[in-house]
Amino acid sequence: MQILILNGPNLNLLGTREPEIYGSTTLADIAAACVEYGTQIGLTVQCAQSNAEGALIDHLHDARGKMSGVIINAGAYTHTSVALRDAISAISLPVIELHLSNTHAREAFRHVSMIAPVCLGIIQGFGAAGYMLALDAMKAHLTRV
Ligand code: CA2
Repeated sequence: MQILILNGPNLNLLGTREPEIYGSTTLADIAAACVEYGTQIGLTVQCAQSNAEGALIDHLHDARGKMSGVIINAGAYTHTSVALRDAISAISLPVIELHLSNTHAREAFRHVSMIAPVCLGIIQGFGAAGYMLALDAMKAHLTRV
């Protein structure tokens, strides 16, 4: 079971700024922890990050036929991108939406997710630990009876 973890705009800055919102763990640390945890639970994890909407869509398209599922922190594109939503819808793979922060406890513009209706579920508000929770959720989904 191959899982793509896709991170969107500005998440390459994790651990360097705004630790009170996003924590002090770097994206590289999160990626390494996800690969390690994935191995423990029987998932092969690949990670990618881009600040560009089109590149994120290309990653989603490339996942077709190769990946069993996708975990996406689409960053601010979550709240704006019909194109990302269409890409998620088009690939017919289970996709879990993830956020480090609880977007509903923040500004009103973060309360709307364009991608939520086409995702399997959402994990948010648990910081970096959310990525491991999402891997557990994806494993449970892929191995459900
Ligand atoms: O909570 C999340 O994971 C978000 O997806 C993060 C996005 C934000 O636009 C979403 O509403 C919620 C922002 C990512 C910015 O990441 C930074 C990391 C360090 C320093 C500055 C920004």
